[in-house]
Amino acid sequence: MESSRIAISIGVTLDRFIRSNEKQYPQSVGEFSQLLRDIALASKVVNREINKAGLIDIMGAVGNQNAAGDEQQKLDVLADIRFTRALSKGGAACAIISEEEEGIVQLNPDAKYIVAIDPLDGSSNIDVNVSIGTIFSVYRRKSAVGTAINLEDCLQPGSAQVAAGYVLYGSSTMLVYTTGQGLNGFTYEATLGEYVLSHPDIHIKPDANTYSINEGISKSFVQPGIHVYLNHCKEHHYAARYIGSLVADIHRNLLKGGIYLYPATIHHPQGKLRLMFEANSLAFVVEQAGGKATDGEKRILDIEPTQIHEKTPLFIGSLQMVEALENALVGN
Ligand code: AHM
Ligand code: MG
Repeated sequence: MESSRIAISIGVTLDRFIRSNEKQYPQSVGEFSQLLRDIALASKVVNREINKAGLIDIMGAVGNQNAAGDEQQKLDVLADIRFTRALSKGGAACAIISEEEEGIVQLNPDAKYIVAIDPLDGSSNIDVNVSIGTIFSVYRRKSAVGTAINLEDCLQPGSAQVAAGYVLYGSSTMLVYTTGQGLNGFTYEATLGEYVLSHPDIHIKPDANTYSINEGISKSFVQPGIHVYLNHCKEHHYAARYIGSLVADIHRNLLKGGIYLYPATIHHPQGKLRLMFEANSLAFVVEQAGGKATDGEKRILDIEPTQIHEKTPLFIGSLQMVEALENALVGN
């Protein structure tokens, strides 16, 4: 079939890929495709701003003023503005919830998709020129089109995601996303201004030997099973690799195999990462690649959220590694 041939051709542009997939749904009115295009567009703008972060004064704290007397904005606040603006102008999103915003940002009431976004994750790495990322999820609203979005529309479990993905601003910029039919990665070709398909149908190795965790705070891990698993990693001479940028750590583990762990700690009894902005999206992505994501007791995608900014422990990556961790947690 022509469309599926286009969809798996390396080098096809994201735009063409989106269009060819849209053709498989004759009833589609293109709203979802527009939404993906808006996310991609905003990510290109953010990418440009990240690349010049060392040159102009946008790395400062919010509240400072630059030489021109303008309010300076931190890059994570700026990224939030870029994504909100693109989604607002595109008209395909009815609301956004963001790690940078307290509550729901209402957009086009006549649209049907809600976007949950961490506009710039790992922002402590910006100032030191280390990879950072954007993480996003798309949900279908439950309330009637034409009305304002309410909390119930936003607090859907990860299993209800229509699409999810991330943008990695690294040695190259990549957009990786799924609509529930496999996982594909697109690399940004800056001279063309286009994302092109570079990593079709990504699969994560079922087992590997890399673990990613902030082990420096291991004394504050509250579950004894975590220490059992970490000892197992060391006994088997696993490589410890921790960038401290979730997207970068997950991306590496997706391509090379591995497990990422952020357990509950004394200071963060529910873990540090946000269910709606980080865990759900990456759980959907990793499951689509054949991996697994759990909070230690439950599949991440099955958690019923009760708050927009809810946190969760996160153990995610290669299937057998996550299963070994689960066994350690229950004392097997
Ligand atoms: P952020 O959303 O404030 O940027 O925090 C999330 C980040 C993740 O990218 C990363 O994996 C984790 O926090 C690192 O936390 P820690 O410094 O505690 O290891
Ligand atoms: Mg974050």
